[in-house]
Amino acid sequence: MAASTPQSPHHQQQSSSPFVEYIRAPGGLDKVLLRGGRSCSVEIRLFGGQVTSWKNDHGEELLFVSSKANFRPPKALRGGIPICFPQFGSHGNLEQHGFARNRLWTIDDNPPPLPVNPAIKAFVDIILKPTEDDLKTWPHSFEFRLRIALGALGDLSLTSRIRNTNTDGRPFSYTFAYHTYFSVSDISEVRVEGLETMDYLDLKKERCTEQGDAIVFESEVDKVYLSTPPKVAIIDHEKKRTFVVTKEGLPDVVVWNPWDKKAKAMQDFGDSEYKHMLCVEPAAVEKPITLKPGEEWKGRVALSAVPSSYCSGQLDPLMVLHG
Ligand code: TA6
Repeated sequence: MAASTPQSPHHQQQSSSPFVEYIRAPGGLDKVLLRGGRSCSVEIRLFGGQVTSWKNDHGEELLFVSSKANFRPPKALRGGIPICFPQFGSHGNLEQHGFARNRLWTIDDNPPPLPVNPAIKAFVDIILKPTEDDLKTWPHSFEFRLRIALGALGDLSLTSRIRNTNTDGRPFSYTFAYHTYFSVSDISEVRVEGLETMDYLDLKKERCTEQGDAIVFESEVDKVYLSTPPKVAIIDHEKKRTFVVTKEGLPDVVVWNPWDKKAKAMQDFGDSEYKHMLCVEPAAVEKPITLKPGEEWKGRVALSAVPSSYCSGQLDPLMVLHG
């Protein structure tokens, strides 16, 4: 796999920079590597527009990728941050979670301006447009621009801009999720704060209300929390690490752990890997987003991993959520 200096990925400096590396690979599996301070990095696979790695400044991997993941298209890679568009879930003639995660994205050479936060170390802009086949299953023209950025503190952000480019005057509606797989030490030692008392749709799509304290995991969880606050905290007791998920333009959050039975049923997922992962997915599911021709939607997620001494009761997760 020959590494080459950046061809056209956009980054802080508009010339080649050590922060962005464009890696050509056989079979259209080109990747972009963003490097931050110390050992921070983010890896993006152009197939699927999928973040497949996010490392902290100790070089520790913060995202989960299954040891049995299919790295070969057309199946989406089990792990990282698959993009669910134009639908979350499986209805009608679209494939489960839509086609965006199973298509080849390209480097966006000419993105419309998007203000760059000065703390951003490096970023890349990629773009997806529908293929002729896509137009047969989802007859709408769109431009889906995705900026993946690595901050100076090792934080990772994804900013999606989706524009309706239909020329026939037709609006379109879609649902969306950043299907984020977090790496955790032991799911039975993980708590999620920020979704207490929220309404959610359960596996049977029935509307329920979450109880009043942190979510813990003792069996399969597959819930779509509705109209939630902008921040969710995932506290990994054993690692003394808290992931903070901050979302904009995405009212809902999906929380998923397949547990043992579902884990065994997935061929691209190890039987016991459910113990070391948790999906917390900023999403727009309950109320589809509708765009008229020319309109653009923006949906952003920022992820950070902060030390948490929650186990000693010193870290108040609510501080993390509202600080
Ligand atoms: O995000 C939760 C979920 O909708 C689960 O129901 C499960 O199907 C998961 O997504 C994985 O879906 P995938 O199509 O990636 O196997």
